[in-house]
Amino acid sequence: MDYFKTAPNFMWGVATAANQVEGGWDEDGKGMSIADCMRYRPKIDTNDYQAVNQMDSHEIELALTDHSTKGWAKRHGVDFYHRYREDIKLLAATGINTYRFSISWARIFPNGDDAQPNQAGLDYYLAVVQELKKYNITPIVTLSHYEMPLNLVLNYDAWFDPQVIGYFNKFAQTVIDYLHDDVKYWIPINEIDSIIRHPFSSAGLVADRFQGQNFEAVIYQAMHHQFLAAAKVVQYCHQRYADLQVGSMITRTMVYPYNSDPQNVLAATETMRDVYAFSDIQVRGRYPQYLLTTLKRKGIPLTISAEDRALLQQNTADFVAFSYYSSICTAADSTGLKVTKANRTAGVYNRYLPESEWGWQIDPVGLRLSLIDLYDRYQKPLFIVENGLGATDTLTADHHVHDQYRIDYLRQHIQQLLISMAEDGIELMGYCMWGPTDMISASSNQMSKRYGLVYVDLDDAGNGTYSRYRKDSYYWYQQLLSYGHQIP
Ligand code: BGP
Repeated sequence: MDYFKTAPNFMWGVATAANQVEGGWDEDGKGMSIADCMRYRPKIDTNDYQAVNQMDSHEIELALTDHSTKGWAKRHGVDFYHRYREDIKLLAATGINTYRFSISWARIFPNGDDAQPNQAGLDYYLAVVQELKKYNITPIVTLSHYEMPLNLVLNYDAWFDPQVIGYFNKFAQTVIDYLHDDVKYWIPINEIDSIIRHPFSSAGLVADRFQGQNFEAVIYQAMHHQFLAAAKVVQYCHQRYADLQVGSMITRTMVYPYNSDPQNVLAATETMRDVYAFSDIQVRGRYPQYLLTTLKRKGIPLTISAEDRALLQQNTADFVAFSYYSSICTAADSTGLKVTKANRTAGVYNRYLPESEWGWQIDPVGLRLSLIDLYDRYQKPLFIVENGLGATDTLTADHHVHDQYRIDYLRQHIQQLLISMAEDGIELMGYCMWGPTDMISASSNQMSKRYGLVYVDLDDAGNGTYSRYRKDSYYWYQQLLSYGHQIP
């Protein structure tokens, strides 16, 4: 099946986030960001995402005084900061034409509220973009992927403070002005819905700083500020540079009812709405009534001015980007049922699906269902900007990694997107697998949860040479792209 003849401009690529790959956390004027505080905890249950992603002021204080590279995994990343030429060259040889990466906000505005940007930071990202251009690779830039200068947490209360909208937009506009000649696709905020599930690591909200306040209400108000900031990015791009496109970006976890019991179907619908609310606001330009009703029922007062409403209404996203890794089931009453997690969303185990080592259930058809569902809902171009398998890989003595499990995962998911493009009448701009090289895991801060096509010699304690070795999946992806997109 050669479906790709119908999609000559399809974007095939890979995706990363600055804080998971770069390292160089204190180099060339970079300030400290929330990601630099996310501590690797070797003894923690890898499924205990709550604990990993929760942060209190004491932890932040610890982070500020502990400068060891072992203690705080994301500070050393996989050294993309120094090795970007080598990594891009390696990946270019697979035949990719797209590379999604994020900008470290604290590399551009070290404290978030600085009067002037850090020129070295801007130059670094320009160099990355130029390197991609050398290979005719189209960049897709995420402005905020689980990052924020730490100063905005300690002195402004992060996204809860409306001033931070202004600081973010100053950062966004500075970067857009600098890179717009070569970067046409922008994502203001990665997985914008994740503020609800992990408010610190995605949005810098530290619960103990809001004592005496309803923390849930704090999160929702901060969420609203993120929407305003993202809409301002759309406004800026559209007014200033007509050829730029800005996407909404959500965590798309497929949700099924545990069985046909209507109460479980209802539970699944409600869980889906929790995420749809985010793309609804960014794509349709208004708060859905179901979210407003829920907030009212919870007694959460949201401050939304008429001006805010107009901003959201007039500046909707051009495309709908999403990550897809896994699916879950929901049950109105999960007593006695096996629980599972899918990309930090808790649910009930689906007996029809296998699971990864980290308990994320593998569901390629769920990707097709997601494409159908999102396209039917919005009628906007879709973009799969993350999809991949986290696994423990073994490097053989002769430097090979036989990751057939990852090839199987990618093949099955790509098959489904090809079928969907051919048979479901959807519009799909591209597919970025996560990720080009191994990198520090977002949720567990582990190195040993590997996603890459290229193995990086580094362990959980920060030991290793950082050498890169192509895995079997690298050669498979290369074959896929060189075969005119038929599936090997
Ligand atoms: C997504 C994040 C990524 C990435 C991926 C895999 O939600 O946008 O940053 O890391 O999940 O998750 P993890 O690294 O926790 O396995």
